[in-house]
Amino acid sequence: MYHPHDHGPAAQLATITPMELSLQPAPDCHDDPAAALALPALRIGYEHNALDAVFSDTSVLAAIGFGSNAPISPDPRYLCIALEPVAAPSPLEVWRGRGHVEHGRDGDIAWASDGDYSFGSIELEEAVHGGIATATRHAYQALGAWCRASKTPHILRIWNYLDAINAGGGDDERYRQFCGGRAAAMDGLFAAGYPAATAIGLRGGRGMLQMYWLAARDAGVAMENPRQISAWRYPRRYGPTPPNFARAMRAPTHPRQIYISGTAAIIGHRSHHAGDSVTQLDETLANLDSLLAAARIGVTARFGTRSMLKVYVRNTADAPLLLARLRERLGTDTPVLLLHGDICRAELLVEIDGVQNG
Ligand code: 3EB
Repeated sequence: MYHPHDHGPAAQLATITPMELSLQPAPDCHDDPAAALALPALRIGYEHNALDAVFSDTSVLAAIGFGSNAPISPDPRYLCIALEPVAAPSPLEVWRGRGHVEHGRDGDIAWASDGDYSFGSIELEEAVHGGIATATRHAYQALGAWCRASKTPHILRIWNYLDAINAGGGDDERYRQFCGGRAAAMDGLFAAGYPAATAIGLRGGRGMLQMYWLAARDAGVAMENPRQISAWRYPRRYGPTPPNFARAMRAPTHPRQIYISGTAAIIGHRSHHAGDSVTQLDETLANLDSLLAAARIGVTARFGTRSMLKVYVRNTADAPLLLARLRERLGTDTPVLLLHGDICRAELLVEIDGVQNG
């Protein structure tokens, strides 16, 4: 997490005034000198506030709305993902940093940054870019150029949303084409490890590729799941180009913050429990347990009030049972947003991603 070549201790300390030093929470840094150099955790959560009120806070990096009842705004800090929430009204997902946020647009990319973190987003009309593979390649090339010019060059987390993700047979399946386009543009971009990611299918046939990402000044640590083969090692049967993502990313923060990739009922590389959404949910929770155990997060520290989850549900009819089962398993503390979306393998009915704090 600490990179002496990028950010030497002298450079770090020079920017900290004596007054700021006196504000450092001493107990946090006492045993861990690296903690003093770490980023503060991004404050990320669901909120039922109006967009204007959210953006009146100058530390807000991003507000993400979901579905057709979400607000509309040209603000580069705002993005509406075309996934319908299972229950209305849908909250906004809001990201707050520490510093004053600047924002703008560069070509296809909308961005906001406080110097520690950046929110970036891109929305492309596939038809304009010659289809899903080439649109994806274009988006990741733009992301690469943005990274190389950014003071926050380390991508921690990417969310990808594309239309009709399971349409097309065999290697023509649109998700496989997306994976090809993504890999084609990744040249050197993630040499230090893939970011955590989600790839989910939109409904409605608008032919839009929607992506947003979280980037940081410092690199995180990519994590894999002992219960699952790394996605980039999936065998050929899942497509000519394996998906390029890590199972999770530990952010370069103090306190600890972990961005969890889309997780489904996959053990090894195989999907399990085809046709049974609740058992798939249980298997997904077993995968999340295994991931967090590997990150040495004790059972009682997992999720809780300060973390957050998104649950993508293929069939809305399954949503009440899935939510009931989730509450049974995790309790009622953890904020959860259920969204109606398609998972990248046709047999998978539910997928979960989220953020673990602490
Ligand atoms: C899986 O484990 C389920 O292609 O970026 C999850 C998270 C999945 C990210 C991606 C795909 C992606 O393979 C699918």
